[in-house]
Amino acid sequence: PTGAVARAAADFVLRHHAEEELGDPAPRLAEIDAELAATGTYTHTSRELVFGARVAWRNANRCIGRLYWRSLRVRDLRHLTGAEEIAEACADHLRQATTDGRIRPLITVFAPDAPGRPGPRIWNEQLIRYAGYVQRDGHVIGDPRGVGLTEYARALGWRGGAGTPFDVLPLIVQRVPHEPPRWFELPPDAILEVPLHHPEFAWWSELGLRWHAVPALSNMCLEIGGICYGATPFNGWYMGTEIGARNLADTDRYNLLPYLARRLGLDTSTDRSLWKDRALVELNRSVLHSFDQAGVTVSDHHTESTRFLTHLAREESRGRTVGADWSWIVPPISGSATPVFHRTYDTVESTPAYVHHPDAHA
Ligand code: HEM
Ligand code: NRG
Repeated sequence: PTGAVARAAADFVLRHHAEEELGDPAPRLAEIDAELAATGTYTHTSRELVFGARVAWRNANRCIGRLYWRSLRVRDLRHLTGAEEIAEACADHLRQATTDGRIRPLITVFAPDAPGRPGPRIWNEQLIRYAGYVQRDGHVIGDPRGVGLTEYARALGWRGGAGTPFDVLPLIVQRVPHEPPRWFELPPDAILEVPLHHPEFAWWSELGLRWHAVPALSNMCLEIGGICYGATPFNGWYMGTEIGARNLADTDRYNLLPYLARRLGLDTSTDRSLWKDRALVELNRSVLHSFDQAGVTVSDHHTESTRFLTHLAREESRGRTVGADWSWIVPPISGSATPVFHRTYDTVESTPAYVHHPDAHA
């Protein structure tokens, strides 16, 4: 076979054999060629899958958290086919990743796409996300980013959701493209959340703010050697700014800065009082303080920036170039106070990789 898959497969197998010093790749290449000729696709060994998932993380140019790429645990669930089995395995993923707050980087891999036979998809962008309910006046209760999925879930018959700003959405799993997707409520014991407090202001606890402990992206494809795994949730832990400077702060998300600034007694009549900046700092302190108090792993942007530069130096000493996207690596607050701001990066993209494909429901 001489197609794109064969070329990508050969490229991957050569890299795998070289990096892990596995000796002559010729027998494995011949095996893959034979399977490709017979079936149009081929099957990764467990070892190839683990290597591919880890290197795809190493190749994630937008990710600041790559220092620990070798520690990624991989659950090989390629044999699961039913939507219900997949939903249950996602709940198990969360339990195994959360472990009461000591969060472990983990990926679960479901069946890949095959020619003419696409594999399963998870419609949620993350395993845990909050619903967004549009009010008659256009105001959104919950996460505006969750509005689309909330409407899909309701169209599929989901009646859950107490209507709070933090209702966890059901999982929406599609086994194959020609079957309608099904929704599954996540069991409460699979969801760890952290209520937000503030290290100084007692009133902060009454605001009812919270966030989920584990960020588990579930709508990216893992591409290894020409094979696409379309359902493969993965997680590490949060960097506090993702929650405190984006999810709860962005004007098209929870948009909490004007409210918090007023509660903090800041002058919101002029941008020049820097009320947004001051509210951002308090919100980010609250996130780090609350996760710490709850015993849930979270990193701050200063520590994670230093780790990332360690990662760069370590990879370069091994003769590997690290691609990185400055606009994603630099934290959304206090950029210039972190060392990752003060340099540029190679933008090369490599595979294996996690890639965004069009949404299953687009
Ligand atoms: C993006 C941190 C683990 C793959 C990001 C971003 C941050 C981050 C801050 C930018 C997110 C944004 O601006 O929305 C971390 C930390 C981790 C971690 C602190 C702790 C271990 C992982 C793991 C994987 C991964 C385990 C995959 C196995 C990615 C990918 C993106 C990303 C693919 C880009 C997402 C996109 O395009 O939307 N990470 N990460 N990260 N990370 Fe990590
Ligand atoms: N900003 C998103 C999550 C994106 C990925 N971040 C991670 N990934 N930390 C949010 O939910 O805020 N990870 O695998 O740990």
